[in-house]
Amino acid sequence: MDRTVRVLGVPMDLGADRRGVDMGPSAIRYGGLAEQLDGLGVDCTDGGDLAVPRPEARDPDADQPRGGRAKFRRETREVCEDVRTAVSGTIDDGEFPLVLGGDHSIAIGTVAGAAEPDESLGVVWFDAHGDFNTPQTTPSGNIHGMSLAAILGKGSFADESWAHTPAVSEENVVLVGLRNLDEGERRLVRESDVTAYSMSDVDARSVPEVVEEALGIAADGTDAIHVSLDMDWLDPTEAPGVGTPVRGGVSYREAHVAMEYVAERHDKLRTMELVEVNPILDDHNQTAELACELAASAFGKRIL
Ligand code: Z70
Ligand code: MN
Ligand code: MN
Ligand code: MN
Repeated sequence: MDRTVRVLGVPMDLGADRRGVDMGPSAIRYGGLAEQLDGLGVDCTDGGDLAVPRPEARDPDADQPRGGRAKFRRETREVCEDVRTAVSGTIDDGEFPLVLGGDHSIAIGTVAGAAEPDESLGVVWFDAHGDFNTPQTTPSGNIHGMSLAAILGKGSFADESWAHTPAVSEENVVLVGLRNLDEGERRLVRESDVTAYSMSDVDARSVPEVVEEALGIAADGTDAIHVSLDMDWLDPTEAPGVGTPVRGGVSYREAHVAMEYVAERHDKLRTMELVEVNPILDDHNQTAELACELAASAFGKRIL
């Protein structure tokens, strides 16, 4: 990585049911992110944390879309607009934004900040979940389960310019590692033009093969790519400190190999985010430490 990495913390927990994910940025810093990047010879600055309102002080249902539910919609929009400003400002300054969550709803802001209006952006979304619910299909009302659908303007997100990012087209969006979809979002994924690799696909092929293909699809004809890494992509034996652990995820080595492939695309990589680390549910900060290691692999760390 030849650019300076600027770390942007977003202690966001309005998009998920379980508290604790707001402490993710602190846990990842404590887990040695700056040391990992320093050890790689990557310059790293810390942009601090953005302000996020506390859920106790707000009414989740104050501002709801017609015919659907999206809890803390107003607050999520405000936070994502701040994320967008911080990310686009970092890019304008010639630095690389590494966004630390927080729950996955912040991706709406990261992607908006990464997307230049007259350019196209590919997205690779490493996740156990599809995050493809709309306010109309969601069983929970939690926006972290809707963020990719929001970016693509699905359902009533089509009318929400803070969420829908036209620079991202479905043909250049790839989901990797799916193993938990709600019925409504499953239908939306299947009807869409995104490419979705389930864990069954990963099993039948391999992580290197699937990830290389995924990055190729995201990069095909686009100006830049964004990598979104939900730590629940990994198996819970490796990453227990996440809000929604799902058995059957990728192993420690597979995750590293995937990030090594990301590093191979570094000329096209514009933004990256690490989300859903929940230190309350973690075992001695191992999930946060793993997130730091994976960031190092994504920025070029090699064994030999
Ligand atoms: C479920 C929902 C979820 C995490 C997304 C949830 C999902 N599909 N969990 N990201 N960590 O509520 O929409
Ligand atoms: Mn997610
Ligand atoms: Mn997830
Ligand atoms: Mn669109």
